[in-house]
Amino acid sequence: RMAATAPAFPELEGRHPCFSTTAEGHARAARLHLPVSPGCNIDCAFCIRDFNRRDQRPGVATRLLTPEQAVAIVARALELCPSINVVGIAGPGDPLATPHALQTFALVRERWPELVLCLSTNGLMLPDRIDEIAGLGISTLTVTVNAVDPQIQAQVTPKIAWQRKRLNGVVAGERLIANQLEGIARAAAHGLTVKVNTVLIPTVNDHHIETIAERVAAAGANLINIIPLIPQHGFAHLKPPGMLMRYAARTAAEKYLRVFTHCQRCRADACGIPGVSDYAQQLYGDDIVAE
Ligand code: CLF
Ligand code: SF4
Repeated sequence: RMAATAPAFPELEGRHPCFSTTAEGHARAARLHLPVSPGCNIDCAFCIRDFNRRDQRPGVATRLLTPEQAVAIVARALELCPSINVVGIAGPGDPLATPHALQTFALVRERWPELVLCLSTNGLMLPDRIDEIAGLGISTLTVTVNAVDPQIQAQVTPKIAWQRKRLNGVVAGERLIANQLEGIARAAAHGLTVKVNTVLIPTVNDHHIETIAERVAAAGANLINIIPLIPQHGFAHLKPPGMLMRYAARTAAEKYLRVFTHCQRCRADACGIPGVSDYAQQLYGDDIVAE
């Protein structure tokens, strides 16, 4: 493998941990996650959302915050960790399934115009919300795309809620994929920097990674992050992908996109430099923001 190459996004290098592509860049940048989004509109087979202090994985937070409580948390976090440049919303559910995330971003933007705003979504509601997202000045976007083939997607996300109806199987997969690709294209057209997160799921999508990378790159994505499955829930019987499978997936994706390799599978309330520092304990001490 080649040694470190030039940063993919010079304006974010060392400023945004998940859009920094050099080792020095990752080690410098801190982010704060605001767990304001409780619900989800799709049903991924690997997802268990929970509130606890124990689990180190996405979908988990100490507690849910209202948008106003989130503003108080940002103020406290900036005192604890002045190197925070990025405020992200990534759960515990989908940030576009309920209005709280965009309301929170508007409040944060008003008080701290210098902070980078970062949104992570499954993409189902992205075509509906992208103009509002761009208008709020959200500059980095992550869309989780686990398949671009509806048959494979149907295994990962067997059902979705779309326009007050429940869609199942391949029909659900078709709708989700179409919205994700349209949302990525429109986000790119608005000038957002777009990362795709892909959960690497042995026997389900491990031979499909190159096709995903090709399609999302064509839609306008700038970066891909291949996240090893945490086997649980409907995929509890699977093994986590081994080193060889992870390497093969990364090599396949690299034909089309820069690959982000430092993902820490963050909690929805993480605070600090991913993998280096974590202020969540101090942030969510027992004297937490008044209700
Ligand atoms: Fe958070 Fe995600 Fe923004 Fe980063 S995390 S919303 S893009 S600020 Fe980063 Fe954590 Fe991996 Fe996510 S290391 S889980 S990729
Ligand atoms: Fe869980 Fe995210 Fe999938 Fe919703 S989109 S079910 S929160 S992994």
